[in-house]
Amino acid sequence: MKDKQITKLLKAEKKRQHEAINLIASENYVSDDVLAALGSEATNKYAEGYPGKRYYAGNEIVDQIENLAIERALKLFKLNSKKWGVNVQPLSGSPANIAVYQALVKPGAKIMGMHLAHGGHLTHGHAVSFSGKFWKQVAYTVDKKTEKLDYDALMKLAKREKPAIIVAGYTAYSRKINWKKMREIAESVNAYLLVDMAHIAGLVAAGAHPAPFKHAHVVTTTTHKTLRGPRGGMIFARKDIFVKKKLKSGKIKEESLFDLIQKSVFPGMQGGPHMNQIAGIAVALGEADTVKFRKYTEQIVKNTKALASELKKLGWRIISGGTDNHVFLMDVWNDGDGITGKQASDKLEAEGIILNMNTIPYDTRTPFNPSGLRLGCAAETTRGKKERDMVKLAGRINTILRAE
Ligand code: DSN
Repeated sequence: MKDKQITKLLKAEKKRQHEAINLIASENYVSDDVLAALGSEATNKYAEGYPGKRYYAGNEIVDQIENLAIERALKLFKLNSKKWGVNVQPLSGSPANIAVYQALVKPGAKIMGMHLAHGGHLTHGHAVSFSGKFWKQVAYTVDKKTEKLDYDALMKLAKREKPAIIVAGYTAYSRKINWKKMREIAESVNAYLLVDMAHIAGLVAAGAHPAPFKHAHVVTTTTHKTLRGPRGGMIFARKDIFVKKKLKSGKIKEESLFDLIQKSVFPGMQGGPHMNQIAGIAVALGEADTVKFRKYTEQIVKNTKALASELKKLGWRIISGGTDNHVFLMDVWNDGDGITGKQASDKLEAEGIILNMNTIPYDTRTPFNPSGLRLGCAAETTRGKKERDMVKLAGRINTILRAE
């Protein structure tokens, strides 16, 4: 690269990534093949529309790239293409969620999503995001005692609030999610069930977490977390569930959920898709459809359990008592006897351990300096770490956090 300043910065970032221990639950390290696709000539192409239906000429190759990504996504998640469609154009997870609400939820209607401080996401209806400005959030929480989802409480809340859509899938929830129960809750109030599986998509793909497709109307995901692809998003939606709309002429028009999603992504909110990103997603989906990837996801879960249980042995409180997936929350504040999440994250960063401070359920502190830390093992597992490394790492974390 001729640009000396950017070359220097990119080298420095590569070195930083190489030297740090990365426990950020939403990050991962892509393969050289994914990087090659991202840095390819596909970035030069404008391709507004969908394969075979573009508004620009010269799309014969990128159409094949997008079709391959679609084919691989459906195959990886074992979906029948008559029942499910997938849109691989969302630029990331937030745009994917906007596209779903725009397609299926009337402005002002209610989105029932997990409270951000309990492990939800900004786009699940939080007041500071578009999702809480154009729609109204009905926030649910985890149970105060178990710190897990309480499906009976969710059912009661849904029946009282009557949301138009219920969002399941979280950024800081360490337990298996019962999709069947979530669908029953949605069904009881005639709401859509949107599963945002961004964090656990890789685990779902490889069978390390139950798949939501039997129960969800729509599933969104990012492609860069446990799925280990480039930054990006996908929306899976049912092709065999139809919504009736009365036209001005009085005629009734039926459109499938997938058709509505397609229109919502383009032209509803995005312009030309990033074809280099879609090529990278196709590569990652191919990589995820292998025995090697299945073993990788099994190792993520083993590593995360090992890290959580060792920290627990060392006296730290793990939210909900443990983890079933790639992430967990640790209480470092301990009702004022410990240190704040910010202090803990800073201390660890100074020693080369990178993670994020996080609120814990029913936190008495603020998100800017909360009581907890979020720890995830997908990235370190990519680097070949095993349970014994996690036990050692727990010891290091404990020593750093307890040092005066
Ligand atoms: N998905 C968030 C995270 O978990 O880090 C960022 O939006």
